[in-house]
Amino acid sequence: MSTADIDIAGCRYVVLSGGVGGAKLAQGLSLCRPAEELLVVGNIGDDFEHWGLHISPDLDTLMYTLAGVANPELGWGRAAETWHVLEAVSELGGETWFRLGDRDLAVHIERSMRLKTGAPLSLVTVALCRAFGVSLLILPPTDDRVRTIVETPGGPLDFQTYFVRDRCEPVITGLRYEGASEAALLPAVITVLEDPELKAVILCPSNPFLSLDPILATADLRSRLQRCKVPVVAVSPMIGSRAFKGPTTKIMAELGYEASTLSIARYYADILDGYVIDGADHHVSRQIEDLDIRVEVTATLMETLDQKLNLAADVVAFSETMQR
Ligand code: FO1
Repeated sequence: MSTADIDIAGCRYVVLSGGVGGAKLAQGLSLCRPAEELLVVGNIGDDFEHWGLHISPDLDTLMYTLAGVANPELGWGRAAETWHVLEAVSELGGETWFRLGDRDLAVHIERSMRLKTGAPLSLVTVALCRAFGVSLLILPPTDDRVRTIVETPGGPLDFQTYFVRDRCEPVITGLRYEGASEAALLPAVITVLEDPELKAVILCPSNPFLSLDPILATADLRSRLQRCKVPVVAVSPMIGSRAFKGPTTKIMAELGYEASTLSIARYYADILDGYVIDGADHHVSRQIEDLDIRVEVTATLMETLDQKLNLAADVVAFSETMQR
């Protein structure tokens, strides 16, 4: 199979997603739209090499969530996990700050072996998803290497070192998406974005800086979205000033942004036509509309399958009410 054989026929929605929050919305979308209508483009800025293996945390979170095998307690990795290899590595004095479970490890081994034989990440991802019975298409934005680098007063850190090993403790003075501007957008993504049948681009409730920006920075996808002919709709990752998960609030403050639904709307004002916000943020609707962005107020918490489905259905219905 070559990248030209990736089946994009029938794609109507391009969904940009990071890990946990994005995976939940993607799951909701998969419950209200046929799988062939959805192309999920996942963040690869978090990818790294560990134990000699290529790890793609966000692609895996999407794949595991959609396959129904995600670990709900950890928010990453697989359910019903065991840790025998990690324990054995620890006994050898090896690195254990990044916890790879036994079942999860199988995916990293298989991915790394296929990459080593020269297969591109997109095709490896398609093959892994197929093996897990995931019918909707999950792709990286590019087959080239993109890495999120966190600038700190102590020097640059790769994303997982900052996020997991150092528990997001260093102050962020800047973020870089190494390789993003030189990367080539996947031909399948370009084709779908230019397809006259495309209905909308959806930005999942993911961290704007850590999860969505590495995708948007890839081959300047952001300016492609400014020009694209279909509505671009985002779901806010915040409820009031509370981020769904992770260090969004701390990072936004360190980068000089107020951690709020409104400030994220401002940040994406150049690409957004619509913004889905939680009822807790209804008081900023007017200010968002002043940015020339239409607002849908709904319940954005996604703890149950019903909540995921309802939010996804709202997002789709909202996108159908607008045009560019
Ligand atoms: N996050 C942690 O906080 N600690 C871990 O030990 C850890 C291991 C891990 C293994 C595989 C994987 O796919 C993800 C893993 N994550 C872990 C989560 C992950 O690094 C981040 O949550 C994402 O990169 C942020 O989206």
